[in-house]
Amino acid sequence: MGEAVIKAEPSALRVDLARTALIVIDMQRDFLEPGGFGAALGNDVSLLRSAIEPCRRVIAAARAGKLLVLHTREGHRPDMSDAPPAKVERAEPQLRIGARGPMGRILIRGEQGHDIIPELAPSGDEPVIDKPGKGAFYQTDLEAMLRNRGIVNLLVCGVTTEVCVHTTIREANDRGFRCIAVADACASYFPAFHKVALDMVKAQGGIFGWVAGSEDVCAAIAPS
Ligand code: C5J
Repeated sequence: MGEAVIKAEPSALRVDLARTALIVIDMQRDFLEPGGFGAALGNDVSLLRSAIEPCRRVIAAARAGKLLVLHTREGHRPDMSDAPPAKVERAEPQLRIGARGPMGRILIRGEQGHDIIPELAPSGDEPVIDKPGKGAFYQTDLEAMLRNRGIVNLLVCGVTTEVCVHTTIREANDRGFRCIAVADACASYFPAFHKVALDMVKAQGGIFGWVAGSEDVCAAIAPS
């Protein structure tokens, strides 16, 4: 596998590919398709679709380079025992987490809306982390899975940039992982938030990590 230099901001980053993983955050129907959680909150879900093709390319490059690829899904148990009332209460009753929508119960595990979009379906051996919160480390076994495999660098794609992607990068940064946000493989319902969230990652010498484009990431991780 060897080492690779990823062209990134605020500086290029040399990584050991055997210790680098790709994590794809919440590319679920509930966020990207009409009738799900994102739409229930009043968002234009079509704004997230720009991330699909860059995600697909980065996943393909990571698979070709034999990197560990992980996927996350935000959602709750059918009995909603893991859904904090403060989170559930934030929408109209008919549009809340657990309410029935066109893709099944909103943001509930096992429902159609909870699935990862078919374009980015995990392959058989790729771990899928079900998380009740925004950050992928909160109440999951992600950290153990990464540490047990010796992972120290994380390429991060997915949605939405300023919510679950950013929270996960902050959690990972505090745990000592080097995070590289793949800019065009992330998206937000608010383009201005997408930009400023990435600016925040790379500001102050990379206070939360690095930001790179999908082409540069693919060029670095795909086998030559
Ligand atoms: C949100 C997420 N935006 N995956 N979740 O509620 O970013």
